[in-house]
Amino acid sequence: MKDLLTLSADSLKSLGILDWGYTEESVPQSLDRYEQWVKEDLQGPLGYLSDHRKDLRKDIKNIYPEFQSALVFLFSYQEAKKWMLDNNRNQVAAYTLGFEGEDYHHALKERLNSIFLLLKKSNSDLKHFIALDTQPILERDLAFRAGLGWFGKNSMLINQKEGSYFIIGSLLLNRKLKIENPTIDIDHCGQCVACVDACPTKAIDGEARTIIASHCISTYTIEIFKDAEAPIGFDKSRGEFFGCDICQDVCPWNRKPLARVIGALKLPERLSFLKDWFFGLPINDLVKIIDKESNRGFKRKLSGTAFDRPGKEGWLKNLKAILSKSNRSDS
Ligand code: B12
Ligand code: SF4
Ligand code: SF4
Repeated sequence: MKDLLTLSADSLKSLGILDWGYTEESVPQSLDRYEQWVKEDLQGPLGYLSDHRKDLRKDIKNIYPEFQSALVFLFSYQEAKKWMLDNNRNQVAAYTLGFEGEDYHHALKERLNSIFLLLKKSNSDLKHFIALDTQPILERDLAFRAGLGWFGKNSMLINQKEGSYFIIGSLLLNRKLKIENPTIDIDHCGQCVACVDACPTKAIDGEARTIIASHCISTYTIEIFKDAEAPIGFDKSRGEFFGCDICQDVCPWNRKPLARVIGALKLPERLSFLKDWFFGLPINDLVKIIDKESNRGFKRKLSGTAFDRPGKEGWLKNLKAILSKSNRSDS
């Protein structure tokens, strides 16, 4: 990784950054593909992708009118992923535990703010706006425009050196910086279709490089908060009950980057129960523990982590789907 103006590559690495990029383009290059996707209703239950916020994605200036440039960062969760694969712990997606168990929306906002304050030291009229998942911005496209990777057939933004186990976080800025515009990376999937073949619920449209959201295990386990039928093929998964990394785990571009890291799962004492809950207990026992909690108590216990999103009802739906999957494979 290169230095970023006055910030050394080593100081960026210490913030968990794998790479960074720069762009002055506020308009996504793949807008037509997004609009077609919504037209075909492929967002399924994810209403926030098709409602009044849809048109805001046409230009970042709709969200941040002062936009002049963006610094885009790739924040690693490779260590947690390596540990999970080495120990065959695939029940939860690796990003959930990759930031010491903390919800990345909080953890990475702090890191982005600290980078901004360092940049501001030599540019006192610099202002910023953070783009981190929740804004109506096509963030993979932003990272693509910043030269950080290409869209894989699994729709992930893949970086040639670092693979795809990272979260994209950006500083939108009110000034241009003295940084060269990037070289765009078009495609390195070639003839490979490993992700398309491995997806148990057939959610991937490899041609269009997108997914059918209603088929995806990630949608079912993270975004649906009430009792609901699991997508067809859920019983062929590895037992994922919160998020899903299958289409990344089979991607050849993730092999080398993972081989370089030492797998570690770092959780503070306060959250060490997560490891016992997810990887230590039979599902029946976990259902009993969650069932005993009140809605509010359950939310409180998981607050500050990625896991409080679907709430108690959503979690019970996930675990019951796993139980019925196991019953099916036993019979
Ligand atoms: C909605 C959403 C989801 C939904 C829908 C996923 C989806 N593929 O859209 C669900 C809940 C399923 C989901 C799951 C996951 N998500 Co999500 N999600 C988002 C969110 C909030 C919006 C995505 C969006 O706008 N989708 C719209 C559709 C149309 O986009 P798309 O499928 O990528 O389609 C594009 C490609 O087809 C592209 N394209 C295809 N070919 C070509 C060719 C060229 C030349 C070009 C330019 C473009 C192009 O054009 C389309 C439009 O951009 C973003 C954050 C954000 N604000 O952007 C995170 C985000 C995409 N998710 C992220 C992550 C980590 C995940 C999971 C890995 C989590 C998990 N382990 O469970 C999975 C991965 C599933 C998958 N294979 O996509 C990361 C991805 C990081 C990366 N390396 O790409 C993001 C960027 C969050 C972040 N800030 O880091 N997610
Ligand atoms: S996250 Fe899982 S279910 Fe969703 S597209 Fe990838 S492999 Fe398929
Ligand atoms: S598994 Fe193969 S086709 Fe899928 S994203 Fe990776 S390289 Fe591309």
